[in-house]
Amino acid sequence: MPIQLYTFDTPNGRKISVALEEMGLPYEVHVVDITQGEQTAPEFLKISPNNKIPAIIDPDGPGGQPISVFESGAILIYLAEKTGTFLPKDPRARVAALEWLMFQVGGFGPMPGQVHHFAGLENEADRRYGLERFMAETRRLYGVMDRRLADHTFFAGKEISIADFAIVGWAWRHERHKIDLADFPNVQRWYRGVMARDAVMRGFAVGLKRSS
Ligand SMILES: N[C@@H](CCC(=O)N[C@@H](CS)C(=O)NCC(=O)O)C(=O)O
Repeated sequence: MPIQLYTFDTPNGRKISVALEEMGLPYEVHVVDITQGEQTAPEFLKISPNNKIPAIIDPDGPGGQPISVFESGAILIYLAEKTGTFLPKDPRARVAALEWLMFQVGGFGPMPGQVHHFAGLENEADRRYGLERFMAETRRLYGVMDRRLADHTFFAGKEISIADFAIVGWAWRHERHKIDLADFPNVQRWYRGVMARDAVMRGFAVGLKRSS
């Protein structure tokens, strides 16, 4: 039975549709419209107690029994281990993949997410401090990624991994957090290469919004 993906059209949501496409796993999308408060529905909280997308239910989990998983990093690791793909076997490359995955979940997500928030505020005084602080931090993170990618093809090394799927979900929104990728040529080279992959394109194209 296909994996059930609970998600929405956001960077964190796109990471998982990209990973499922790359891994060739069949899945069905359940749109959770976070603009309408659907993430706080009691049924959804049973699988995602922190009321956030994405979450999955794998009907064919460990021991052939269903399992639900929330938090995108945990979902990516679960799917990589289930399929034996996109999490390197070599211990050093595996550590690197996990490092950059955690870098994304802990920083390159929360920080640009704050830029998105403050950029949307009407009141100029409220906007200014938040934008200054979080745009500076977001730019710093792009610099960290640019230095990593100066001598690595992908974040974990030579092969693409779940770290790239996590990071591309947020890099996809670079314009919204006011980053010109031309300022970060190694990130730009990586971004163009990842976004040109067939499976990644499918992951970004799959409908994650309800047509109304
Ligand atoms: N650490 C979480 C973050 C997930 C997250 O922030 N999801 C947002 C959408 S991108 C959400 O569901 N927000 C709804 C809410 O907070 O009520 C993860 O990586 O899965």
